[in-house]
Amino acid sequence: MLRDELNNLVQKRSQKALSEADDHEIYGALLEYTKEKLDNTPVIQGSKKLYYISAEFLIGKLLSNNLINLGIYEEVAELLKENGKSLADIEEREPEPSLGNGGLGRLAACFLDSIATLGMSGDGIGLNYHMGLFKQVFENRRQKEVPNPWIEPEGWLRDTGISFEVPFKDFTLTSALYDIDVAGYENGKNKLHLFDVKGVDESIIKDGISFDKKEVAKNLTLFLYPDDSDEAGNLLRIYQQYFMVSNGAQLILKECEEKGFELRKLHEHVAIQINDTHPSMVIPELIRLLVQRNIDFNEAIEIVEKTCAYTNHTILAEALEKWPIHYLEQVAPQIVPIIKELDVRVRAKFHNPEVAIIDDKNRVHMAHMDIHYGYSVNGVAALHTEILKNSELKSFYDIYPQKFNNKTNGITFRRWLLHCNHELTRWIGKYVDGFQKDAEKLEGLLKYADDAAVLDELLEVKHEKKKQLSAYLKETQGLEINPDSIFDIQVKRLHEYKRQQMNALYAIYKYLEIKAGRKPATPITMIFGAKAAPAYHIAKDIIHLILCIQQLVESDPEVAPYLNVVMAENYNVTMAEHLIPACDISEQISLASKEASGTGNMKFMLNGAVTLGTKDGANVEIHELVGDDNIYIFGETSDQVIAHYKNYDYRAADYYINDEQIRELINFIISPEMMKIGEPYHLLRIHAELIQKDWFMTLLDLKAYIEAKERAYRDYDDRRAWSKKMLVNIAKAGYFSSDRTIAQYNEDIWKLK
Ligand code: 26Q
Repeated sequence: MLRDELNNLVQKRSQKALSEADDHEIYGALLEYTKEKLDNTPVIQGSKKLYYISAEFLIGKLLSNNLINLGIYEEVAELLKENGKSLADIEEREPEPSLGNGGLGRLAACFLDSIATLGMSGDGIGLNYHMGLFKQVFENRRQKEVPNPWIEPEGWLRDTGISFEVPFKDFTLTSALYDIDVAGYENGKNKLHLFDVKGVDESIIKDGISFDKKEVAKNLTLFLYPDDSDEAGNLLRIYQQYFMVSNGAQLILKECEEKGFELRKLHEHVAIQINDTHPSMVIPELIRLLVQRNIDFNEAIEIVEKTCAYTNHTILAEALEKWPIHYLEQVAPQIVPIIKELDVRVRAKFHNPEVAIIDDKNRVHMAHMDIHYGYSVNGVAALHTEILKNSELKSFYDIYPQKFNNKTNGITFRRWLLHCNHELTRWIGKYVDGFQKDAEKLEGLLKYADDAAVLDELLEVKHEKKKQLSAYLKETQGLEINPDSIFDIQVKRLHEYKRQQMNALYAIYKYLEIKAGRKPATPITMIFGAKAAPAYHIAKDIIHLILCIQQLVESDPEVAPYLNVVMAENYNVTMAEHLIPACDISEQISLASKEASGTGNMKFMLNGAVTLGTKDGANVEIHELVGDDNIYIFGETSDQVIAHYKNYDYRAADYYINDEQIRELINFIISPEMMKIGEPYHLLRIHAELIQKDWFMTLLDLKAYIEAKERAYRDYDDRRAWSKKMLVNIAKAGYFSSDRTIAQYNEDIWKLK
């Protein structure tokens, strides 16, 4: 059936036989075919529905994921192979929607997959950014941002014909709703609703990613997070947020009205999950719309409070949104009196000014509004939730202990195992059954932890993935890496708290060691991938530093055979799918207390990498699961770090002055050989930053880091012992399936029937 249908479709679309068609033509046919299959997949029904509102959905390419979830991947791959084609090559042709920055956006995408897979009725609501996040290119060893258009005439977006009016202060915008089908694994489907502005105009983009920020009607959905370093950028972010939540709230109410639900009982039929504070204005907006529909103001507040739940993803103060009230007045004045009234009620009940919504500088604390006027507050890993309860949000926890709960993040195994690592999936399948639907079954692998033949096979699988990655990086980026070296990988957004700079200092350490004649037994490949926010200058300096080290090492014939440092350009979901299966050592080295959870750590573990990490976020839970022998943990604890901040007793300069080794590594940044390769201004700036500020305490853990990494590299050479560590990591990864996370959200928060 599938065979004939696909053959006919290719013939009809391109007047060619499948074996004669090119990858573009086959991609087009597969897209049409898959969309038709999705059309015939039933929408998941339920008497209560979840709406997951998020400014980001980092969904990645969809073809393979859909084929897998529809249960036709193998058949399609086989058919193509018979005709001399490769599904992997055809996938390359699909553009990746870049609708997110990092963890938070990718989490939302994993959640949609799990919600549908578990047969729950739940849709995503977000924005259809035409250029998404920027595309990163390297020029003179510096990051440059260019637009990343991803929407094609024929793609996964479907024009629903649905539109709403969104009133702003000086004008009203009309939206256009596009949907993407979200098929569960061997289950029905839900939707991702992406709102766009009618009249968005790509021609206003000028040099790079700059454009006229004042032309809101033309630019609102052009980019994800336009530069927020100036006032116009901040206002644009608020325009985006309000546009998203007003459309979302109107859609939710429309769907309820169509189903004949009484709006007074909204919470019996709807749960709204607010993904970080970016969608928080949904609270006042829903109140406004309910009042417009003749519901009493007090009752509207109560209804909304029983419907909305909030997830916190960060404790970094600078990422907690606080909007000056006059910004909100300029954008959406109709919700300002509502927010003020919510604040008045909070102040009447609680006298602690810390828990007010509007502070004495007239800024609206979005998280505070969510906590007072939502019924659930969750953190994303055990440690993170404890920090929220005991320090960051303590005053709120004292008031509402019953609202606080933890939901440790998870990842979808469909994308992060079944799709990205067919070889490992097949290997696992030889020893355990049913792990595709019940991730905990992976524990069955533990039986083979001492079976030499099984362990050797696992090493074989890893080696194969390393060869594939080497070929991929060569072909797509011209990078040469040696599949027989240790692959040590750090990929994630660039941020000082994630401490890519500490890893870069290790690269300098290893370079100097090799120069001094101390060569590693096995060559080392250090791989970085990271985008920096366009206005985050220090982050961009760190990229420059890494690219300079790359050049230095590469051009030194004494060092190059033993050490290779590469930074892959434009790290995104697709690149992650190639890198993660090939990794030996997973770098998770954030300053303890700063990484809310991390989810890359889980993807690497699932693919048989061993974590080198701090006691931060979900690393703590990984450590508990795999035990001391199967992870490399180093550095100060979150309690110690929090105490340093409290006591102002960390001074980078002390480490620099008192420790010769540290001084040597830091000074190398501005050595003549580095200054010749890089731009002195930027190297000097990062050098000074590390000595004078180092807000995220790189030097605090540097020596412990070097020791732990050296130990891991040594252990790597006992191949069977290392393979056992890999096996234990895979076996224990079941807990981090987003199916488990979603089941817990449902059990404790959403209660969908
Ligand atoms: C806020 C204000 C103004 C402009 C931008 C922002 C902004 C944008 C994006 C703030 C935060 C984000 C993204 C945060 C994020 O990705 N957090 C990550 O969420 C993951 C999923 O829970 C966690 O695993 C990571 O630890 C956390 O860093």
